[in-house]
Formats: sequence, C-alpha cells, structure tokens
Amino acid sequence: MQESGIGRRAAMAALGTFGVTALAMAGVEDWQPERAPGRRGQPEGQGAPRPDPMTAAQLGWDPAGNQYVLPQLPYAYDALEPHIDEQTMRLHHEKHHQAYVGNLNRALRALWEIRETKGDPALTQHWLRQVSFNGSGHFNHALFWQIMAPPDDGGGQPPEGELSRAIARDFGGFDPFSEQFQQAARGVEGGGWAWLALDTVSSRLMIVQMESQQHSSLNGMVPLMGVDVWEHAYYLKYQNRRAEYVEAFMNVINWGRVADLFGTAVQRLHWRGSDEAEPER
Ligand code: MN3
Repeated sequence: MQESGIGRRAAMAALGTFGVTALAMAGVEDWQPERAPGRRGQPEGQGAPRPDPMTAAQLGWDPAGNQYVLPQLPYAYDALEPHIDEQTMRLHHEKHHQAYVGNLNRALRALWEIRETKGDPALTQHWLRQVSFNGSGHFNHALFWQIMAPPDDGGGQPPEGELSRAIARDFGGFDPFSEQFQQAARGVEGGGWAWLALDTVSSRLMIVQMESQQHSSLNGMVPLMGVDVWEHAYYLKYQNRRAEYVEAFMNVINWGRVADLFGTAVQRLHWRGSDEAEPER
C-alpha cells in the first residue's frame, strides 16, 4: 500500500533523529509474531531472514494517523505482580510513557511547521532536543514493556540457545552476567537505564548504563533488554530500595523476546559481513 509505505518512510525518517536507541527499532514493519509473549526458543542457523520481533504497533507507530501512539501492554497491569505492582505499571504506562508520546508528536509537528515556514525557526534547537529526549524515552519504554513477561508465562526463565551461549562467552555465564547487570542498574546516577546490548563493532554483548533517556556511549549498540531505573519505575513499591527493585525485575524478563531481538541483530551483522545484500524488506 502506497499510504502505509509513506507512513513507514516517515517513521523511519523520524527514527533517524532519535539516534542510538532507535537502532534496534529501525526495521519497523507490519509483521505479527507467531508466538505469544513469554514463549521461548528460536530456530537456529541460517535460512530465511528472521522477521523483526517488534511490530510497528508495538513500537507505537500509527501509519493511518501519521503519528506515534501509546503502544498497548502485552499483558495486564497486574500481570507482573508481585515483582512490579499494578499501580506502578498503570502510572508508568498511562502517564509517564504517554507523556513521552505526546511530547514527541508535538515536537515533530513543530519541526514540520518550521520547515513549512509556519513556525519559529529560533525554536528549532528546542524542538530537536524535545524529539531526541521524548523519542528516546518513547522507544526505551516501548522496548521495556516487550522484554518483560508475567512470571507464569515465561518471565524470568533463563535464556537458552544462541543467546545463552553468547552470554556465557561474553560474561562467563548467566550468573556473572546477572550480577554485573544488576550492579550496572543499581549504579546509574539519577534517572536512567541499564541495558544488555549487542555492540555491532565487536559483535559482542555488552552491559551499558544510560543516563536519562539517551547516551552517546550507546553508539553502535543494539539494545536488547533493559531496566528503567528512574524513580517513577519503582518508588511506589520499593521507595528508595532500587537494588530490591532491580533484583525483582530479573524475575519478569522475557528472555524469549530478548532472544528474538538478539537473533535479528546477529543476522544483520552476518549480512553486513557478507557480499550478500540484506533482503528487501
Ligand atoms: Mn520510565
């Protein structure tokens, strides 16, 4: 469809302005996952290109409205209890994430108006900052919801397959990884995130801290799994006990979904390293 093609190009163009965080999200397209959240296992080896595990709807892109919208959670607000409580999930999704979406759309519209010579060009830098912060915030949260699952639907089940082997190779095993990841999350200064990311330069997994919603050190990184350690993510239930929240978060990680993201990212590295062009998407 021509219309959705335009919408997709517009989405991709906007993604480009977000920088780093958008790297893993660059393959926005209409693809429906065959498997429910929380299911694990991914066919290994070469063969047909992997479909992107994140859909446009999950990334909050509405091609008909030509705007970003708040993506639905793949589970109920109380589904991550007792680790993450219902009230926190509801406020975090309906208020905090919604604010990033609204501010992102507002900034994109303002920049469009400036380009159409209907807006104030003196405010260009202001709106660019707004796009960067709120766009990154929007995509960080869209990914965050997807890489969690209820404990009775696969949440917290350790990774298997090629992701498990990569974690063993790069961190010495799941337990050392888990400890270092939690340490990174505990140590973020102020609001921010800890991420497990694929470094596309070294083809290795890395644990990185992100201040606020964006961080230049993520250049070349494909984020695979992360934890929001802004206080709004945990203060109602855990107050100042961030370590307790981070430990509880480990019980709701959807490693099946993380493995899908990892598989897609690795396959793209293989394309980059071969003479074969990436298949038309
Ligand atoms: Mn948040």
